Amino acid sequence: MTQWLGLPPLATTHGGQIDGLIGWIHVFMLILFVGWGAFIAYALIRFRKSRNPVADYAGVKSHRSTYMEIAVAVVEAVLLFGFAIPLWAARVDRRPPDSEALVVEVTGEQFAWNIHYAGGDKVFGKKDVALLDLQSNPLGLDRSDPAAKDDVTTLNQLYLPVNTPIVIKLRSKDVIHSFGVPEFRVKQDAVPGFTIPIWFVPNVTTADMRTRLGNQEFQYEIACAQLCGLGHARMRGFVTVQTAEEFQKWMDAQVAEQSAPDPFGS
Ligand SMILES: [Cu+2]
Repeated sequence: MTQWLGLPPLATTHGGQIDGLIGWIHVFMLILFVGWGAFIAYALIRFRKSRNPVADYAGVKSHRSTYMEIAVAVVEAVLLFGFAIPLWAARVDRRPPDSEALVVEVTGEQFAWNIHYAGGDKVFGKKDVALLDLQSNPLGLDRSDPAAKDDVTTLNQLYLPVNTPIVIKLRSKDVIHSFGVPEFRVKQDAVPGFTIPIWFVPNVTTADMRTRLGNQEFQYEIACAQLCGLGHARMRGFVTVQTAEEFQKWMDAQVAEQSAPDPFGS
């Protein structure tokens, strides 16, 4: 229904509602545009110089323009309270409990996305700033914590299983970033000091999207959507949506690799 907007292809279950809202906003804005355009054309003709050689300092006496202003305010209130706020409230309220979703911590930093999975035990390992090392341990994960044994961290690579509720716990290490994946119709600021949950259900795998678009290079991209510093433009992450089996295979391989003893013994 909203193809006429030329939006990126859709890859989550809730995205249709967002597109519907964007579509309606465009329709209302078109009505406003035509209305105001007609008004300015009317005013140009009605108050042309040949008909009004001398300015009238008394101005308008009727209250019609006041009523029209009120009508505009009412329409805008309906848009806000009738559409925008209920849609957003429903989105936020319906977040599945962590036990029924795949929970992933995503932490923005200048200029990368740190991805952290809890692994099979579904418990995130402890983190400690004292262990933080920008190269080898950008999240300060304490590998001696039993809960951290099966944790998986990646840089800029977010793997997700298709048709599964995903809860992203969004954090930032330094400044405000924004986690935006256009095909998911998801965009949320990451604010230092806060852990902000967002959730969605991806419903098109990367492979299916490549077939659909006829583009074998296609990747879902996490674009940082807040200007966060000099390297903002290269702050890109990639999302790979896989079938549940493929995802489990990837996860198992990562757990095996990352929980293996460090060959350098550090
Ligand atoms: Cu950023």
